[in-house]
Amino acid sequence: MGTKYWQEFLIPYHQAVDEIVLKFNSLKEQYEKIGEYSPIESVYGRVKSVSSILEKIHNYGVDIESLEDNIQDIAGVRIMCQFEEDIYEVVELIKKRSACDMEIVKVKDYISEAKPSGYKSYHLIIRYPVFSVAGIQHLFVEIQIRTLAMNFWSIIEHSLNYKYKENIPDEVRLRLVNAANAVNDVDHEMSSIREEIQNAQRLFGLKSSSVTSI
Ligand code: 0O2
Repeated sequence: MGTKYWQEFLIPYHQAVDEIVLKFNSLKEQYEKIGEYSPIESVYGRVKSVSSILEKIHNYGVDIESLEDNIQDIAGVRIMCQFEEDIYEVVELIKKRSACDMEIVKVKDYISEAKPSGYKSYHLIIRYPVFSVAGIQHLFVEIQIRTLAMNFWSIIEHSLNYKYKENIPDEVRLRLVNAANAVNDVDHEMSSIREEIQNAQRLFGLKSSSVTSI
């Protein structure tokens, strides 16, 4: 399977990621326009690289014919929130559209129970309809929802895993668990003054919109 095969195979996945990122960014903008606090802080999307797909096929012994069903994170969207409570608001937003364009097929809640590494995030696998020149396809997309603090930890830990190929030295692993606990504390402290921060941000939003409208 050459480059052309993979480029064509991934076209609908790119479309799905672009559309979903746009949809969540539109929601964020709507909150801003009506002067409401947005539970969505920022949204990113990516399509898995061909080398990562091949690595997963190899590691999981996936049959290439059933690739679309068995690797469910080829398309990935990450939603960042300011507060842990916002994560559940975003989940509710997705649940509301489950019968429409984001059918939830799997939930992995690593917020209420973190992974042994310390990893925290809320994962949803959805089925998303993509209308392309080839017709309609329902693709799996992984949506990861986490706070900014959880994301900070996760990015650093991911890069270390990449460096050590999953064999992170015990000392470093322990420090990472400590850091994950500290991140947890930060999130909880921030949650305790959530209302205060949100009010300040609303005022700040009003101020900046009056400046930009001059
Ligand atoms: P990448 O490079 O982000 O795409 P599976 O998806 O089947 O391999 P599993 O455990 O069933 O694995 O799925 P899970 O737990 O939902 O993990 C999927 C993704 O969550 C991972 O994708 C990571 O992005 C993230 N993740 C899970 N555990 C950790 C962790 O301990 N640390 C960090 N930093 N991220 C994690 P990939 O394909 O591994 O990587």
